[in-house]
Amino acid sequence: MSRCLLVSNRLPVAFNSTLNIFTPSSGGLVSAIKGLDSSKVGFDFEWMGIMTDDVDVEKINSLRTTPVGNLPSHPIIVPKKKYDLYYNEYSNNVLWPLLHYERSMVHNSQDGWEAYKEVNQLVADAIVQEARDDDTIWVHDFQLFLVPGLVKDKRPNLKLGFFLHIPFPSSEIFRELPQRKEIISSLIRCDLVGFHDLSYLNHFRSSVQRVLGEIPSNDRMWGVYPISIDSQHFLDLRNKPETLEFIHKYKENKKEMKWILGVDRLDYIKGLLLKLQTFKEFLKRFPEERGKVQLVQIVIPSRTEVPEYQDLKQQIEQLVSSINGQYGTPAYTPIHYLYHSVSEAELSALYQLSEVLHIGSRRDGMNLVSLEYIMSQTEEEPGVVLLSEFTGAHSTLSYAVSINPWNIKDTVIKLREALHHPLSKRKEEIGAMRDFLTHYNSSDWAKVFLRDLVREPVVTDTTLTL
Ligand code: GDG
Repeated sequence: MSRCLLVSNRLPVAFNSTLNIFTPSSGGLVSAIKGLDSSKVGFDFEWMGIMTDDVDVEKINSLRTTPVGNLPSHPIIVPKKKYDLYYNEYSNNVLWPLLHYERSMVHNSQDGWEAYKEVNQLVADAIVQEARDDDTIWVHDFQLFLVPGLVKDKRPNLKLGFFLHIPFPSSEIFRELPQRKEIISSLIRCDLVGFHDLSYLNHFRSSVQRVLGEIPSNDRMWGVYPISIDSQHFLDLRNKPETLEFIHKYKENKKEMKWILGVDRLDYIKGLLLKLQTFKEFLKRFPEERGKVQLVQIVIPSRTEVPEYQDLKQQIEQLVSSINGQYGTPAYTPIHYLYHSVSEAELSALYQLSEVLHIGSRRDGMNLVSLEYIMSQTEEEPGVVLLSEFTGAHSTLSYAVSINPWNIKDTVIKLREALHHPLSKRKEEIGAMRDFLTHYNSSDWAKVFLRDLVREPVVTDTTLTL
């Protein structure tokens, strides 16, 4: 089998200085790639990603000899100060908010951009050095926008694809970016650029047109490849003894209570405040539901050192406590709020026990949580997915209940309907979405993308919709 070098901002491990070991890291990209089945996709994967130089060099070197999550890995060492500027000041403070339509959160930074260029150069140099001529290079996400152009400068014949995990916004937004030309000029040199959703591809195409004044003749290299999950893994998790233990424990307290579940990283794009306001409105509008329905909201700590994220956390916690204060009784807490990660087994138990999953993202590249929830449902008592129309998953999951998270009044009605949705309908809807995900998992996603990358690609909308 030929080798595919996966290249992303980080390796799927983080160094834990207290324990002095590497521990697995989580997040959308890691979740998806972790599930790839090499023999099914037809490539031997190796992973390249950044490690900062504040970690002991010997420790970093040990990663070169010990596979990470079964994949051989190639750490790329970057000075910590440089990394922080590239990652926090440019990737997270400029690109992330702009690409998610959150323009008020954008803080342009020249120093950030300089560091972004330098770090992208270091990553490109590492690829140029490591890659054999017959390797396939698959670069992931917005932190590495400049890598394709920089690699192609030195190795024009290397097969190189790029996948964007987050939205590509309207050209009216993208063209505000001071560095728009450098980014577009790099991406058009890929052999294939993939997006989760057709709308992102269309926005990219019009951005190329606006920024460069023309569409290059080889624009057949862009396509739509919605990501998926390791579907079998989530099916199997349902019956693991550890999962069953959590189910047993929770059922004792839950009794007849209905649960609306939320699982989101702490991020303004996930629409957590809107979701809480919606639940508050729900309790106000339907007093008969008080005492019968709880919102179980897991918030996973993220970018904890950034002031905007600290503010958001405070606002969320204030709202949670004011709703609990207003509608709670000694016997009823409307919102169970958890600010920490949970194990896979606990997550599976929560997916299985919740009557409704509420995804209220303001914008979200795809949203894997909605797919995981579907694969975790039982045949006997499946739930309902309330899904923001501003997620990439919305194009794939046509049996989910579609919501506009800004329309609180309408979402409240849909939430109520979802909680009382007939069992026969739930079985039909979850069943159809589960069939789809069984036949289209993360390995299929990678297989289709890499197949199109290595053969001469044609522009196709490979969005598989029910
Ligand atoms: C980006 C894009 C796109 C979360 N908390 C726990 C936990 N997780 C896992 C979930 C899921 C993943 O992390 C989160 O994935 P999402 O897709 O929802 O979100 P992002 O991290 O923002 O990912 C996104 C994705 O990339 C892939 O392209 O879908 O739109 O923003 O897999 O299960 N897992 C466990 N405990 C937790 O507490 N075990």
